[in-house]
Order: sequence, then structure tokens, then C-alpha cells
Amino acid sequence: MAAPGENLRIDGDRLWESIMEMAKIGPGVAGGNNRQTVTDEDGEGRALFQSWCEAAGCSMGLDQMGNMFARREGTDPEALPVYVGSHLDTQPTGGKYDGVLGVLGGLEILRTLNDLGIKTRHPIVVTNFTNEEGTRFAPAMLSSGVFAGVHSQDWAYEREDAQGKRFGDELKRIGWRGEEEVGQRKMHAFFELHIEQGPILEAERKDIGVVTHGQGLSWTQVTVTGKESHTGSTPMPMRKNAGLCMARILDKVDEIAWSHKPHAVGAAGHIDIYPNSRNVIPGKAVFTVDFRSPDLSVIEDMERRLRDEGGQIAKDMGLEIAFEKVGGFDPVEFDKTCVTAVRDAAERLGYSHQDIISGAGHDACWINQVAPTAMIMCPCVDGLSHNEAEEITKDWARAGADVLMHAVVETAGIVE
Ligand code: HGY
Ligand code: MN
Ligand code: MN
Repeated sequence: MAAPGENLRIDGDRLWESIMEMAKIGPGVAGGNNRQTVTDEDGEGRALFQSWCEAAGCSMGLDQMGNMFARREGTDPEALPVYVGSHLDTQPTGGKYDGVLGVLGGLEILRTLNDLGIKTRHPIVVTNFTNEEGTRFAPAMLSSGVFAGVHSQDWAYEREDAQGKRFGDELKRIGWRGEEEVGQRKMHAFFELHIEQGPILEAERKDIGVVTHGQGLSWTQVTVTGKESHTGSTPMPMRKNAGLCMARILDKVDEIAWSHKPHAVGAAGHIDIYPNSRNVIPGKAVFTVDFRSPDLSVIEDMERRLRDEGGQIAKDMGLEIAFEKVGGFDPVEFDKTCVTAVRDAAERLGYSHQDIISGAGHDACWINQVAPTAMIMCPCVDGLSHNEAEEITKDWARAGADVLMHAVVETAGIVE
């Protein structure tokens, strides 16, 4: 005799169609997406998501960071809701699935429960967190961080993009700043479905990643100041080349990360050189070093070596250097009960699965500080993400959303 809901499965075609529909908003130039946070495209994507949620009978909450909360009522209005979601904003050369799979996977749960007339005791709330990517406004996971009390809202509103625009102004400009105070909502649990963004699950031929931990992240913005001068007439010994200093430090970053192999990683994705003119020795370089590891002591060692050894490189070249911590979070261990619900769901549904540590940061990493939290991952082709060529299969999406639904519904409690 099947247990209640044991044969519950989502509609994989409907989920896939919704993902493809969302992908039409803020298209990239190579088949992916450029739907950066609090841009007009982000606003359009939000409107589409809201229309789908309302069509599914949800009420929509919106807080002062633009976080969206689509609520499906439970039979016990006093019961704390089970939250499920991720983010709809993308990288400038992002894929169609990063974040979107988790938000629309949550919506697909509600659509399936509606189709089958299934009631749950706890309400279920599907969530879109604003600015998970941190590409336009650092840091990443900005709004889930405010929700979890890690950042103040005022500080978040003051974040500026490369054009000097403030996050708070842009959120208001696109019309998605709600009135609800951020972080007042209490959660019974939170689940996030996300593509792995790495190669492990595909290589191991596993449908499902049961995410037990998230590695920690550190973003240090480095500013090197030299002296602009003519690339032709300035003798080599007289040069104060900020670009060369940055290059030597980035080589050092690579060496530092390798010194903690196999798990630590390090690189700089954001690099600005000034004045960036073909015949001017760069007078200034500003870049963000991204270090990650599952081990906090390793992150701290990498940060220390960057400041010590990077500082020495600048000193030896006679240049000024400044370091500013602009983002980060400690390694995360997810809630064992929620993780078990994920693992049991994969087992029950007959999907191959393995435990995994998340290499990327996610909103769940902050929400884990205020509610029992777990994540589900699906593979992605060649482990590629933050690239317009990011790809998953419909079967992987379906499997991930099936497991998400079982973990959420089991936690929310089916009412016959
Ligand atoms: O940076 C991250 O890990 C996430 O993709 N924002
Ligand atoms: Mn993401
Ligand atoms: Mn991402």
C-alpha cells in the first residue's frame, strides 16, 4: 500500500515550459539570460512569476527588499509555512536554470497539489529572493542576507553598481519595493532546488544531490594604485604599473588556492583597470578575489596570505594597495532532519542520489541561520554554469522537482 502521496509526481513538461517561458525575458546573446537584479528585465520576470502564482490561487507578499512570497493556504492557518524557492535574477552571461529552477520548481509543486486537490496542514510559500547573484550589487545573496539579519536594510540600500546607482533606488524604480518589513516571516522549514553548477553529479551519474553542507565564501576587493604614464616614452625602471601588480597578485591567488588542494578554490571574476587606454600604463586596478573552501580555517589562511603576500608584491613594486572585505559567509551545515527528508524522498522515488557539498553560494546558506533548511541539486551538462551555454535535461529538472515536492509535502503534512 503506497504511503500518502508516495506516487506524487510533478508535471515535468509544464515545469520545462515555464522555465523556457521565463528564459524569454532578459535574453542573453548566446542562448542564456541577462536578467540582472532590479533591472527592467528583472521586473518583467517578477511580473510573469506573479501572474503564474495568482493563476495558481496564491496570495503574493512583497517585502522591502523585493523578496516575493507566493502563499498557498494550509488547513491550519496557525501552522508556520514551509518555504520553498530560490532566485530569478541572473548573471550578465547567465544560464536559463540557475535560480529559476528552484523558484519555478516550487511553483510546480503548488500547481501539482492544485491539480490533485491535495491539502497540506502547513501553508506552503514559494519565494523569489532579490539579488542572489551579487553581480550588479555586491555581495551575493544580498536580500536573503537582510532577511536572515546578516546585513542591515540601510546598508543593502546603499550598495552601488558600476554606474553609481543605489540598490534601493533601483528597486523602487522598477516598482518592486514592498511595504512588508524584511525578516518578520517565521518559517517551519526552507527547501531550495538548484542546479549543481559543478561536474560531480553528472560524472557520478546521479540524478539527485543531497546537499549536506555549503562551502564558505570570501570576497576581498583589492585596490592597487600606481601611476599613469606613457606606455612608449616611460623607461621600464620608472614605471608604477598597477596592471602588472594585479597580474602578479592574481598569480599568487592561484598559488594560494592550489596550496590547499583538492577542495579550496580561488580566482578573480571582477577586474577593472584604469584608465584602460591602450597607450597608458594603468594607474589603478580594482579587482575582487573570490576564495572558497568547506573549511573555515582554510578560508582564513587564504585571506591572510592574500593580504600579507599581495601586500608584499605591491610594496616591492613601490605601489599602494588596499584590501576591503566585500562579501562572504562561513561554511554551512544544513538541517539534518530536512536533509533526511530529501534523501528519503530520492530513495522513495527511485532516483539515484549522493550526498554533496555545495560549491556555490545560495540563499539557503543564509536562510539556514533562521530556519531548518536543506537543498536539492540536479546535475548540469559538463558542470557548466554562469555561462550562457548552461544546460540541464528535462529529466533532471523533473527528478529534482519531484524530490523537492516530496520533501516539502512531507514536511508540510498531507491532510486527507
Ligand atoms: O557566488 C555564488 O556562489 C552564487 O552563484 N551567487
Ligand atoms: Mn543561483
Ligand atoms: Mn548564480
